[in-house]
Order: sequence, then C-alpha cells, then structure tokens
Amino acid sequence: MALQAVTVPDIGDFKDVPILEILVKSGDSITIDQSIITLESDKATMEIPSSHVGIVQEIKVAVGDKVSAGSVILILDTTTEIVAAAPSMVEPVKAATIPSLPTPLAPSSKDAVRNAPAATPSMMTDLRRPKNLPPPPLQSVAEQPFTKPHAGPAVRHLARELGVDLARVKGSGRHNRILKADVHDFVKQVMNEGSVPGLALPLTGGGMGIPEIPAIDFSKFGDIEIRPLSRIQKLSGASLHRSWLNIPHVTQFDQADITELEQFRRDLAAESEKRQVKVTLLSLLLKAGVAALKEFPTFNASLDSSKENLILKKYYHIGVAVDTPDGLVVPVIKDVANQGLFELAMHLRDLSQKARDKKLSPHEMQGACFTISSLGGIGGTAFTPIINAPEVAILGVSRAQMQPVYQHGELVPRLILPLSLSYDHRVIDGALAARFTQYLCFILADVRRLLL
Ligand code: CAO
Repeated sequence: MALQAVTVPDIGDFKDVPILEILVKSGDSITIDQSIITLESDKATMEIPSSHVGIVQEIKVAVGDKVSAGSVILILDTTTEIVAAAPSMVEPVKAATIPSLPTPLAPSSKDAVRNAPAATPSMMTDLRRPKNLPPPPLQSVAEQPFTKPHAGPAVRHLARELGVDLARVKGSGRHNRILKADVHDFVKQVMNEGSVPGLALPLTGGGMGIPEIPAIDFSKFGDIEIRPLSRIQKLSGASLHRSWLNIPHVTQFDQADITELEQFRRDLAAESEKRQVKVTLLSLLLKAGVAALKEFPTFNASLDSSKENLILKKYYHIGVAVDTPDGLVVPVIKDVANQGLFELAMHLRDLSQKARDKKLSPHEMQGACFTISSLGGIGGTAFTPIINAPEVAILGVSRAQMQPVYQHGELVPRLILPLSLSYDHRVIDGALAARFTQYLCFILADVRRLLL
C-alpha cells in the first residue's frame, strides 16, 4: 500500500481557519482537484482540493478543527492498481491536457500503467503522474480569496445545471450556507415572478431580464392599508402589461374641430328623446372611426403569429373602453359599419351598463379590430392609450373645449376635440398615422361625408 498525506496548501495569509465541512469519507475514490474540505473565514468559504489521486484511508481532521497551510487533512492510498481499478475515480480530462504532464515517467509508474486493467485515456492522464514527484502547485487556492458563495460541490453542480448564479441565492444552512433546497426555492421564486434577476441564463423565452421593483415596507414611513386588486384589474393589468412589452407604441396627437358635429348632435335631441336613447359623441366617433378604418385598412388589421403577415379584416367591430368600479372593461360593438346612429347609441348604452353590472358575456368582449377609449366625459387634454393587442391601434379621446381658432383673418370660437392615436410602429409608420388622424378630423369636421 502506498500512502500519501494530503495537506492544506498555501492559503495565503490565512491561519487557523476553521473547517466548516468535510466533503469526502473513508473509502472514497478521489481525484486531483476534487474538493475535500471547506474552510470558513469570517465572511465566506473556500474549498480545498486534493493534491493527489487515491482512495481515502483516514481522515485526520474534524469539522471545527482549525487548520493552516501544511496541516494534514487525510491519508490516501495511492497504490496505482487500486486507483486504476476504481471505476468512478477519475473525471474525464480533455486529451489536450496530456502533453503538459510531467515527464519522464518514474519506472514504478510505467509498470503500474502497463499492468493497470483497461485504463481509459483520461485515467492515463493522472496515472502518468509519478508518485515520487511533488504534486502540482495549487496556486489557485492561495490566490482565491474567501469570497465564493458558501456552498458545497453538489450545490454548485446543481446551480451550474440550472444556470443559477449562487452569489444571488440566500443560504438557509448553518452560517448562511447555501443548500440544494435554497437553489430550488430560488428557481421557483424566479419562475413565479417571471423575472430572472439571479439567473446567469434567461430561464424563460418570455423573460426579458426585466429587473423586479424591490419590495419596500412602506409602514416604515407611515400608516398604510392593503387593498387587494380586483379580479378585473388583475386580468386587464396582465394583458395591458403584455401589450406594453410586446408592441413598440407611438402616439400621434391631433385636434378635430367638432363644432358642427356637436350642433348636429344637439339637433337630434328631440328625436333622441322620442327614441329614448341619447346620441353621444362616442356614437359619432364610432361611425367616423369606421370610415377612417375603411380608408386606411392597415389599421383594421393584426400581425399573424409569425409576425411576417398582416391579417386584414373585412369586418368592423370596435372595442369601447368602459370605466367600471372594478376596473377597465372593453365590450365590443359588433358590425359598426352596418348600424345607424341610434342603434349604435343604444348598443353603447346597453353594453356599458352591462359592463358596470358585471354582466358582460365573454362573447361581448371578443373580436374587436380597433378600440376607442374616451376620457372626454371626465377631462384631460391628451393621453397615451395602450394598444389592445393583437389590434394595431387605439384611439384616445379627451375633453372637447371651446377654443379661439384663427379662420379667414379672424379668431373664431370652435369646439376642439383632442385625439391621441397610439399605434403599433411595426405595422404603421408615423406618416400613415398622421394621415389617419387627419382623415378622422376631416370626417368629424363634417359628418355629412359619412354618407359619401
Ligand atoms: N368632450 C366633452 N364632453 C364629453 C366628451 C368629450 N370628448 N365625451 C363625453 N362628453 C360628455 C358627454 O356629452 C356627456 O355630457 P352630457 O350628459 O351633457 O351629454 C358627459 O360627458 C358624459 O358622457 P359619458 O362619458 O357618460 O358618455 P360617453 O358616451 O361619452 O362615454 C363611456 C361612455 C362608457 C365610454 C364612458 O362612460 C367611460 O366609461 N369612459 C371611460 C373610459 C376609460 O376609462 N378609458 C380609459 C382607458 S385606459 O385606462
């Protein structure tokens, strides 16, 4: 039996460093550079690798013992026949490393190699190291400061497999040592949050590596109350976020002169009363919107899933954003092109009431080609609406106001309606968007054109 003591190599300025963990046991076959103990400094850990290949005969240290460079860790049986016969002892080594091994071979090693049963090339790499030559220098150990995350080889192996950066994992073991369970918990947390802050590689296809906003305990600063989001807010929030992340949004602003249109609407008051339905500005915007969609079919379209084709729709279903106590809902007015103003006004009234009563069926919220979001009844001068994907544009409407407009050499009071058109820049160019809103303004300025 050829016995070899494995000692603590040069570990720089560190002395009397406690052993945190012993990573091998008697009878284990170990290879050069395999970690055998973990040392612990005040803040971090360092794994000490074996300087020799062999089978562990005796471990000379215990957890908690303090060691310095030269302290004996364990005794190895380096008898070549035993070593070569051990099946799992040597990890594969690239053939390219063989030429750098020390030469010439000591006679005893040559014999041993000749007698060794079916040694693989990788085994040969280590077996060819003569026993009477000093072990290779382990400079890397002395040069490595105690800065590595606190984790054993099995945990490091798992982290490598999962692409997890251990520096970001919080250890729950003794002295904050990272356990396998910590790595699994970390991955679960990342998957649930849909973000990848600690992953060396992106975990999911959809993950854009967007850093999470850190959680803050606001109660440190004053009284707080926690109110859960409504179901509608959670659902619409997820789809708004998806649209916001997937679509390159641009918003085009414009102003429509609706002085005559508003007069026309007022002129309908008597008939509205008779039919018991008020023609709102929104009903007229729906009609004008369809006229613009017909003129610019690119706006009445969706990108297909390959993102290489545009699907042009020959129908005109318009979504209308409705503000309800539980959040934003978007019922869809079907076939707007074939409805008269009163019919549209009635559908609009019924659907927005249903939305507020939470009585909309899924069918009533599907199939829109384009959406109108009107905040005009509330106020504001402009906003940037988020496109309701897979639609390619949305029209935001703000509050109309009487404004002095310079016309034919004088300032005249006109009712001006602010429009905010957000569009998908992958499908629609800025020039087309400007033409679309200009056309809309042209129609709204004189709704008789809807008849043409
Ligand atoms: N400018 C000036 N006044 C306007 C206006 C505008 N752009 N739009 C509506 N008004 C007026 C109406 O004429 C009405 O006044 P009268 O009672 O004197 O006629 C009043 O404001 C209220 O209108 P309304 O908002 O109830 O009716 P509507 O048909 O215009 O809108 C609906 C219906 C369902 C769109 C609206 O109630 C609503 O929910 N709007 C909010 C949409 C929303 O939240 N969008 C944001 C989405 S992104 O978060």
